Amino acid sequence: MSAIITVAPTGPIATKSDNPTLPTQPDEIAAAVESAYHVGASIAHIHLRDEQDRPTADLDIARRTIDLIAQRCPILIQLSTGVGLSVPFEEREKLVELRPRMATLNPCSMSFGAGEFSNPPDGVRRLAARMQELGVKPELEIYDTGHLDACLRLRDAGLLEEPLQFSIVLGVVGGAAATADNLMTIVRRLPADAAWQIIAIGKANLDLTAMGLALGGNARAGMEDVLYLRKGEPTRGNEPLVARTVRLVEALDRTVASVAEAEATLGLQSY
Ligand code: KMH
Ligand code: ZN
Repeated sequence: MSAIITVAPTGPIATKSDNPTLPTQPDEIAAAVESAYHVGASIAHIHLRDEQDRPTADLDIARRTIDLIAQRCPILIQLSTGVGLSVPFEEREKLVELRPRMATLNPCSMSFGAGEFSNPPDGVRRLAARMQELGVKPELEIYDTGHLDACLRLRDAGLLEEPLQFSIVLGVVGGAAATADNLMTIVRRLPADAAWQIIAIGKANLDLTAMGLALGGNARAGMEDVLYLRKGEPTRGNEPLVARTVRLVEALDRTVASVAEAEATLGLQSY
């Protein structure tokens, strides 16, 4: 099956002082997404920053960013409801009211580096139910094996529609380490019809992305996950990371999914 590439142009943590090519403002994010789309990305995973570049769930900034992206290209927009550790869950969950085609759903609270990532069980169930009502496809972000079980319980409670879509996030301090063993342990336990990708943070990014593609998974690329192309070589924007992922897909004799193929594979609702 063709490989869906998601671009994650900016996350909640890195700043322009870490890499000056990091897009943070709506117009910068939209430009980065457009160039990633032209290289092969069909989904854009979006975090928002305020005017001071702090993570935000501000609905006006979200609307402006979505509109700017939509004016430039037909990529599928996946809003992050993870947003950033400093933003309360109750603000983060409101982002799905904008009805993006997809949004992330983080099933469990956890330590996250030096901070805490709060995803309380009642809030997660409420958000899953609201996404179902609105037809927003959840991307289930699982950082450890127990997070997969939490998602399967949500499915069994009728709060998630199949096929489930997983991001297996490895390498977060507080989650499972970025090792091939951990990837295999989780992949073996996914439902047979699930779509999935690996998100490997930091220096294991390239190897584990290649491994995920070789195993039939999808791929994510971008400056949320890695700021360097290789040791000592900071990436100049998101496009080189997406282009490298396209080369991996092609080297494995797979094809890169179009937006229409991604919509069909993930069973996205159209509206
Ligand atoms: N960086 C974390 C707060 C998401 O996008 O939903 C986790 C995160 C997950 O970025
Ligand atoms: Zn994210």
